[in-house]
Amino acid sequence: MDIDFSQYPLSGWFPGHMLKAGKAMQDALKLVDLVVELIDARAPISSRNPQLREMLQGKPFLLVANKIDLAEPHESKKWLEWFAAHDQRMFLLDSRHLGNFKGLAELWKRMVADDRAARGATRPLMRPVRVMIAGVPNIGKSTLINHLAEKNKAQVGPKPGVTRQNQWIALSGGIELLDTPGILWPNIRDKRHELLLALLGNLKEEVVDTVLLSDYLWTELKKQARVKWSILGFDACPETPDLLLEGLAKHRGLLKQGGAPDLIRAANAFIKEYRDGRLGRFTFESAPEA
Ligand SMILES: Nc1nc2c(ncn2[C@@H]2O[C@H](COP(=O)(O)OP(=O)(O)OP(=O)(O)O)[C@@H](O)[C@H]2O)c(=O)[nH]1
Ligand SMILES: [Mg+2]
Repeated sequence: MDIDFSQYPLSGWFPGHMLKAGKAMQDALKLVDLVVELIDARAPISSRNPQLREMLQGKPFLLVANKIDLAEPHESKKWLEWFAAHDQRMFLLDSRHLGNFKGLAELWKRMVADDRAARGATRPLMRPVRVMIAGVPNIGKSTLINHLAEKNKAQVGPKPGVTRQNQWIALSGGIELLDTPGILWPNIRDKRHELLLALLGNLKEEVVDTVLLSDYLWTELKKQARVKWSILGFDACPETPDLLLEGLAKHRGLLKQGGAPDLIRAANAFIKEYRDGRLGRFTFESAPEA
């Protein structure tokens, strides 16, 4: 069964603060030595902001694929190789392992020093290295900054749109970070793209229909080999998304008054189990074969 997602209208979610944030980011670009874009390791293409790439104008740039604890490890390794083959540095981040962060800060300093040397600078930089942290909403920018600062200086939350304006945060060791509000680009034209970002948590929850999102998740997990369907009470992927929701509702006792399965609560439970990583680690966009 294939669902034609394109028949559903786009939410068009693009709150005013994001428009402002996009402009503020463009202004702030002049002040920084390096731009770091956090992308989602589960969807390295769809979670990248194409507009940011156009704004860079030769600034050193690093991709950080975050949330690798939720992505399929072998696929992440293939992405790392693919980006390396395309002259794009990428760093895989597992925010649960603190040792990882120190290497990242060292890499930033090295990239800025290399860039300065390439542009003929002979003296070392006499001020802290300034790094902009950009990326879609809810990808973990503020979480990363707090880990590096070893203090909760930036506000963090499990929903998109937590950081509302640019904020400088000084780290020890000669680095200043610019935390930016997550921005989406206003021209998402494909419903599947929007649903993927919604699934990853980059879109405000309320703008996408829960059952439609659950149908989309079913479509994606159907293609994956190692889904822990047993968590939801199944031996294998149910034949249709409706069977999934009905079965899950019964399995978990999510019933409406009168005993009918509560499909919305079942859809929410399915999405939450996925987001919490309990169904397994999946990558939704594979690196193209070399
Ligand atoms: N599983 C997992 N969750 C993460 C990771 N990094 C961050 N998170 C979670 O993602 C959520 C969003 O984190 P934030 O740091 O607020 O994201 P942000 O990019 O600053 O979001 P905005 O300010 O809304 O743009 C939080 O619930 C974090 O705990 C990660 O590597 N793995
Ligand atoms: Mg933030």
